[in-house]
Amino acid sequence: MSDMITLALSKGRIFEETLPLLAAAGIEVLEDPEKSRKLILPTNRADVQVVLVRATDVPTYVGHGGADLGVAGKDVLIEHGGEGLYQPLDLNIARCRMSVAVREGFDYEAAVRQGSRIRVATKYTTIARQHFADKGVHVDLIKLYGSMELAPLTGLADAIVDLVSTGKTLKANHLVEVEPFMEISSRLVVNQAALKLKRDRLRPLIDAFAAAIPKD
Ligand code: PRT
Ligand code: MG
Repeated sequence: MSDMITLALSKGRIFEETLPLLAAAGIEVLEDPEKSRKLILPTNRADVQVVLVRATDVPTYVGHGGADLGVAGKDVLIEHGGEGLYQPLDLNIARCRMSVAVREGFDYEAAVRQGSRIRVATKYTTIARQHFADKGVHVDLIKLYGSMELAPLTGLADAIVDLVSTGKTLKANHLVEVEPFMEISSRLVVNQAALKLKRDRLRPLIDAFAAAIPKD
């Protein structure tokens, strides 16, 4: 195993909201991912680098040792399963909620009450399946990889399960949030073998992150 500590992050909100935590650990990323095409970003510490991967690939990179640690949403971690990952900290960043939403005018409560089979489109099939199983509601899940908002508008589905933060995306597409059911934030994930082999350098980093977690 190399002497380098590699941190996997996704571009956008996770990168932006992890920067203050890195700063608290004395780490400064030396390039802006929005301006550079590089996928490996150096830091002010010669033994620490950041790799940019898709948000859904962070657990895979860390689980297989392509990175020593990373930051991933609870949604992504549940869908991935979390094998090989030590999850020491809820970082309380990139917060949002998982919700059921329907087309304006669709009576979700009535559909649930009547026990009709509801067609639900989502990228989050594991989370959605569990949610409706807990409610005892029969659903037909339709797996999508994006633009979930379109599904109820085109008649592909009655409902969607998606992340909501401001609610603007739903509103712009004439959808209504009918059932928020899971609070989501991002967690620090660490490769279990790396934690043993690089413990003396990873532990201070984890401790600095812990001390800098934003409060509500
Ligand atoms: O966008 P891309 O396809 O590249 O990847 P990604 O969507 O997996 O990454 P990214 O950076 O968008 O999300 C990374 C993580 O941020 C997710 O795994 C969540 O844990 C967290 N997060 C926090 C969010 C949101 N807030 C969020 N609002 N992830 C996605 N959204 C999307 C949501 O899916 C919907 O399309 O934003 C839209 C809703 O936002 P509002 O503000 O209009 O309600
Ligand atoms: Mg996104």
